[in-house]
Amino acid sequence: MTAMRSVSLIGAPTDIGAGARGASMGPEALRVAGIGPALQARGVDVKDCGNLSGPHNPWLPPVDGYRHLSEVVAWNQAVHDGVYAELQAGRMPILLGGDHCLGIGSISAVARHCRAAGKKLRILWLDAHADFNTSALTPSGNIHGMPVATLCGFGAPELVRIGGFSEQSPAISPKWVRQIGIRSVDEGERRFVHEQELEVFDMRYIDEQGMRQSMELALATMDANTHLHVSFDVDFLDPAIAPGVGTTVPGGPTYREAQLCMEMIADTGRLASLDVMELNPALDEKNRTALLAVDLIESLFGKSTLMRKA
Ligand code: EXY
Ligand code: MN
Ligand code: MN
Ligand code: MN
Repeated sequence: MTAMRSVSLIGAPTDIGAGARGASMGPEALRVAGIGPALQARGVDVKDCGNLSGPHNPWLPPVDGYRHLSEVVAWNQAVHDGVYAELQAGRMPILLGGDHCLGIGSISAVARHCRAAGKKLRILWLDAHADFNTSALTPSGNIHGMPVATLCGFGAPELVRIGGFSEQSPAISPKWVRQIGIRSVDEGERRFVHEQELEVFDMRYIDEQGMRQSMELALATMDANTHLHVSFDVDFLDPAIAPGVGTTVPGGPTYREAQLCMEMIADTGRLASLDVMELNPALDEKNRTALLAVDLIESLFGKSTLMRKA
């Protein structure tokens, strides 16, 4: 590895975009599982920024296809500002979610940073879900099912515009995204994913071609000027090993497949920002899902199971 990396942990304790309560406790569960010391043991300089704050969850039904839109906007603006400040300070932000609607704030900050620095952006979206719904397509109104579409310019204007972006000039292009582990997509959402030509390595593909081939393709064509962002929804993992999420879907990556995924990302040396999302301690068993997430993050930072020279 190169120079010592500086990481900033940013907690976003809310479940404002989710369909189940409890992801608001995710940041503390990750700290209790030892995310800080685990990164320090990898030789990383760790600063814990503490938690952001925002409106409480009023737990109301959707209005015009969005649940809690004004609260989601407030939380994402706070996340954007927190993540952007750490990027400007030359540090690698790690967003501790919180539900996945907060990927809008996190990735809009990363996109703004890349645009200003003239860097290319590659986003790996590790998830059971495509998170590509719109208010017209969503079966639930839950905005954690919409962040990828919103970042691509298809969402509530107040969310699309976070970070100074617009419908005409959105934060990201679908071409920059690689989705891994997908196995639950709604019918209208599926059509929209195809229409926008998202590159998806779904579980059928991973079953047939393997995690190695999937990751080789997902990580291909990056160069020294590419900022790699990983948005890790913990429901990516098979529920047999990761029960502590609100939206489990059977048939996800095994422990070894997930480790290989993280190790191959680490091998690129390009990881520059990270989200760890949707961990729900209320549904976990003795914090085992948080402990697994920390174990995988160690691999993302270069801890290898291989007995090989550095
Ligand atoms: N596609 C479903 C919906 O939009 O309601 C479920 C979305 C779950 C999103 C999770 C967090 O990744
Ligand atoms: Mn998600
Ligand atoms: Mn998900
Ligand atoms: Mn590990």
